[in-house]
Amino acid sequence: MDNQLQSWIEALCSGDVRSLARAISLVENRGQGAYELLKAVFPHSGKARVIGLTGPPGAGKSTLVDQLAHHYRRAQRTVGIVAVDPTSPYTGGAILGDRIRMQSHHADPGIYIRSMATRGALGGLAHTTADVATVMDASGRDVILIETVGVGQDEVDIVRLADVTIVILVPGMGDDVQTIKAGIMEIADIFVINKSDREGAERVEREILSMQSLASSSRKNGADAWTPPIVKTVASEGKGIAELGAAIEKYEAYLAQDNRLLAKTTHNWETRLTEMLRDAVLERVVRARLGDGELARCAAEVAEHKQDPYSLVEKMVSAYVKA
Ligand SMILES: Nc1nc2c(ncn2[C@@H]2O[C@H](COP(=O)(O)OP(=O)(O)OP(=O)(O)O)[C@@H](O)[C@H]2O)c(=O)[nH]1
Ligand SMILES: [Mg+2]
Repeated sequence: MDNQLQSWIEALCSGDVRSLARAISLVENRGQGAYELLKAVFPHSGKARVIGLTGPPGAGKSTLVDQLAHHYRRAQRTVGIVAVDPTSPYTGGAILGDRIRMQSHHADPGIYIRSMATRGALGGLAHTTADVATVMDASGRDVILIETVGVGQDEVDIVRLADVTIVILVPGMGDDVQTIKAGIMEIADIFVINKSDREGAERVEREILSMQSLASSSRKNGADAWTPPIVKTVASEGKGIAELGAAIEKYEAYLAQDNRLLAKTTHNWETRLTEMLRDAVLERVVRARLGDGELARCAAEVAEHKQDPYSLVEKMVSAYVKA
C-alpha cells in the first residue's frame, strides 16, 4: 500500500470527517483506487450497528432517521446517515426537503450525512450503498442509518445489508399493505406505523397483526422466534421515538443470543458475494467483449431471432471463464 493511501486510511479510521467524505466520493463514483481503498478499509469495519429504514415514498423515513439520529446522539453515540435518493417522480422535491430538515445536525460533527442518487447505477446500487456504509463503519461511526424507499427489489436488497431492518408504514395506505407485503413484509425486524396522528393507524396495526398470525401458523416457528413488534410514531413531533429506540435495543439483545447476529451477517454476505461475483464477471465480459453499442446490437439480433441468446451468452462467457 502506498504511503498516501496509508495515511488517508489512518486519518479516516481516526474519524477525520474530510477523509471520510473523500473516501465516500471515491467509492460512490467507483473511481480509480476505490477497490484498493475498500480492501484496506474493510478490516477496520464491522463494529457499527447498521440500521436500515424502508417504506413507501413520503412515509416519513427521513424525519424518522433524523429523530433516531438525535436519539443516538443523546446517548453519545456517533451517527452516519446514508440516504438513498430515489429517482422516482414522487420525491423530486423531497431531496431538498431532506437537506433542509437535516440542517439541524450540521453543527454536530457527531452526525455525518451522505445522500446518494440511484440514477444510473446498473445493478450496483446495493453494493455502492453497502460500501459507503463500510467506509462509515471503519471511520468509527457507532450507528449507521440507511434510508431507502421500499418499493422494489433493489431496496429490499439494500436493507438486507442492515443488522436491523425497520419497515415504515402509514395509515391510509388501504390495500397497499397487502400489495407491498410480498416484498418488504418479510424483511421487517420492526414495524413502525408513522403518522399515527392520522386516522387509520389501528387498522394498519390490525393488518400487520393478522399477517403475522397467518405467517406464524404456516411456519414452524421455534419458541424463540422473533415476532417483529409494531411501534406507532409521529416522527414530525418526536413521538414514539424512545419506544422505537427500545424496540431496536430489544432486537439487538435478541441478535446477541445464540450467535444470531453472526448467522444473519453470514447469510447477508452470501447474498452479497453472489452479487459481487455476478457483477465482476459481468463487468469483465462486458468490458472485454462488448464495445459501445455491442450489447444493443446483440439484443437486436436476438429480438429478430437471428441469434439465440443461449449460444450468445455461452460464447461471451466461455472466452473468459475457463470451464
Ligand atoms: N402528520 C404527520 N406528518 C409527518 C409525520 N412524519 C413525517 N411527516 C411529514 O411527512 C412528509 C414526508 O416526510 P419525509 O420524512 O420526507 O418522508 P420520506 O419517507 O423520507 O419521503 P421520501 O424520502 O421522499 O420517500 C413531511 O412533510 C413530514 O413533515 C408524522 O408522524 N405525522
Ligand atoms: Mg426521505
